[in-house]
Amino acid sequence: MSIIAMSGGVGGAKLVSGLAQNLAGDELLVVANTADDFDHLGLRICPDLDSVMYALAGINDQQRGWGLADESWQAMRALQRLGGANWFQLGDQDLATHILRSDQLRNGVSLTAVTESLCSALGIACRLIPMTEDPVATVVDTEEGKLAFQEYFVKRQCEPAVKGFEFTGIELATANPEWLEAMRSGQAKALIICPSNPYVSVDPMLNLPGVRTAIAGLSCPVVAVSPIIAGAAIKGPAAKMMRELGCPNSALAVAEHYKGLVTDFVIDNADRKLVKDIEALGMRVHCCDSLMRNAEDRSRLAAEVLAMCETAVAA
Ligand code: FO1
Repeated sequence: MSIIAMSGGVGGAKLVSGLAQNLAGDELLVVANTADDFDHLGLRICPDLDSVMYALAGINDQQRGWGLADESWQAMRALQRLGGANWFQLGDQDLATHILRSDQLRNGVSLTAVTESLCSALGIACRLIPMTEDPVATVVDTEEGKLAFQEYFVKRQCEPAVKGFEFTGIELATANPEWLEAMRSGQAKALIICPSNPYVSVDPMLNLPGVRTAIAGLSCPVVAVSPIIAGAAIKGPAAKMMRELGCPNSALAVAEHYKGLVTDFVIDNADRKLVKDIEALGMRVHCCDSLMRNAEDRSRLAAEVLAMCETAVAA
């Protein structure tokens, strides 16, 4: 194991798929956020794990950013006809993932083991694990009150202004022991925080007991890739959340969020003017073309981040 990547959904999954293109299967451990997970229609839905898994298998829908390519929606139409809840769209093929996972979880199989068998069936060579086996759920504190994450994100389309976040269950949760061991083993060549939403995708992972201490104990580079380019999030509500939380929606604010934790920060060439301010936070800054439009971009950015890690070690 040489590279550990921490990822949320869409943006993180893109970089993860690029990393997988540049590394052998046994060189990459991917840890996914599970604080977006929820029970819906009797099924356990794990959006970030699935976004990463589908991206690694090359079967993800690249336009939507979630779910599977070439999806059909017959089950949703039938559900609607019967008066069932259809605010959360589950494609026909995607449903197979949720049905199988929910069944195995009910039979006592761990989420780590279920994910392993799904990944193996999809021919994924690297290791993908959930951040924890324990229930942790993001609650969004909004001007309209507290909302469960998917109610805020999907049902309300991120419309209510955000005041803060809670991760219920986090104090009692145990970070995935495989992840902690990988960080404590001294074998990691780099820890990469993928370009995911810092507040709702990365913070739940960082705030698990023992994780910040394990990261602080790493002797390898800890690299974060900014999900904000020129003041905008590539997808998702990160920039809107930043404005509502009263911090500037810039890569600098993301760097401030990771201050003291990361050694290296990757920003887009468009944000070059922020280099000095970010360096002043005590991290090396790397500028590159960080927008991932296609498979070539994903692979190129991942290769650049990996090369940067090598240079950082040599420095
Ligand atoms: N996001 C949406 O905006 N609308 C949906 O109907 C929706 C369905 C869905 C089904 C399965 C899945 O794995 C993800 C899904 N997502 C949907 C995405 C997901 O809720 C969010 O992107 C993540 O939780 C944020 O990382």
